[in-house]
Amino acid sequence: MVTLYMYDLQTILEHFIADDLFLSAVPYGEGHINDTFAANFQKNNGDRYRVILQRINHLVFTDPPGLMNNVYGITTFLKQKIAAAGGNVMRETLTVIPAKNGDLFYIDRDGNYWRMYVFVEDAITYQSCRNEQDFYNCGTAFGNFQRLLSDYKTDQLVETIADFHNTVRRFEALKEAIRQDKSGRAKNVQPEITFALNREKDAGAIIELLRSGKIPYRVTHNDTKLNNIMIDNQTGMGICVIDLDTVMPGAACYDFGDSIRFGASTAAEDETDLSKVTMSLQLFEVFAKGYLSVAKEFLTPAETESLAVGAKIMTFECGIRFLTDYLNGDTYFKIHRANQNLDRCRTQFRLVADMEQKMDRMQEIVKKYSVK
Ligand code: ADP
Ligand code: GN1
Ligand code: MG
Repeated sequence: MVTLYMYDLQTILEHFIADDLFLSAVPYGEGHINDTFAANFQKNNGDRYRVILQRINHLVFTDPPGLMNNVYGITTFLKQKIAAAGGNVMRETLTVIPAKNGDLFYIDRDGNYWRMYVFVEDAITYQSCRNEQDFYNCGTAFGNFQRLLSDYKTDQLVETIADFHNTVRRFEALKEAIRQDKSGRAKNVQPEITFALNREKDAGAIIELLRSGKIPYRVTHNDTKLNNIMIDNQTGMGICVIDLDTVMPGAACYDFGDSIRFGASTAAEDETDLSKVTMSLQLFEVFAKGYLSVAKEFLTPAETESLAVGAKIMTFECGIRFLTDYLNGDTYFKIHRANQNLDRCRTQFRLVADMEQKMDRMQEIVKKYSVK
């Protein structure tokens, strides 16, 4: 029996794959939310293959069946479009492997929800930009993802996390965490709290554009960090957008902004040496060029204008979320060492301050690449 993280993985895997020989399973990837494993199997003819097995974090995603319906609906829709364009339906989007009983998930005896995906081979996810061309290719891939889903009916999607990018709500949650100070940590983070409180008025910037109808709701990914896109080993293309748990109606700039937040930073999300943390205008330009090469065809002028501000707001929101979690005692994001959420918050706030200095230039770059 293979027990990892206290899970009886072999038994869980048998609920998805019963005919092939199970060889091994190892923890995989660097996500902050789900538990991901790569499992190896051997067919009767000796061929070996891998699958992705994931425990859906049901404290974060409280409706796993609804979430899996979203994922199945989106990937089925994408496969039709990929096939029509002559693409490879098994590599250019995720493929859900249902449980033997036909369900899209399996619930173990402890109430954990498990799902399985075909392993996208010959491709890899990166934690930081390997080169500029990769980042450009990520831009085109995320632009294309929005384009392909632009006629997906939003009423088919459940909201997997309510108010996910409602930065005003995120700000309220931070204020509540400061008030409660559950872990007695507020005294350690007065500069960070002040940084956030000084920017309260920024929190509504994007949500108000959506609410007033100045920019439209689109189907967006909402978690477009670099390690949520598989880069093809041969071509360097962003071959497959993964981590579809947060696909919901949102603003186009959420996806643009979150990519910049993570991928245009010159340091890791949890870097402790803040002197290393800047938002590279060079990387910003590379991504904007890639994203807009596809997205300029469908974005409205107001959406285009929101992209640079969106990058700042997404970064601010993420910093607020890390700070809130630190104050609440690290209950949401996985941490691997003490103070990791605080370090993550600090990098995000450093990036926000840097973007404030560079905002005019960011706007100019967006303008340059949005000319049709
Ligand atoms: P989380 O929500 O925790 O971030 P992800 O769905 O992003 O989980 O998966 C974590 C990591 O596992 C990804 O960054 C990627 O490296 C890897 N991964 C996920 N799905 C696949 C897949 N179908 N094929 C290959 N690798 C995958
Ligand atoms: C989480 O699941 P993962 O690691 O791709 C989080 C994002 C944050 C990100 C910060 C469902 O993303 O919203 O931006 O961490 N996902 C969820 O790195 O909360
Ligand atoms: Mg992920």
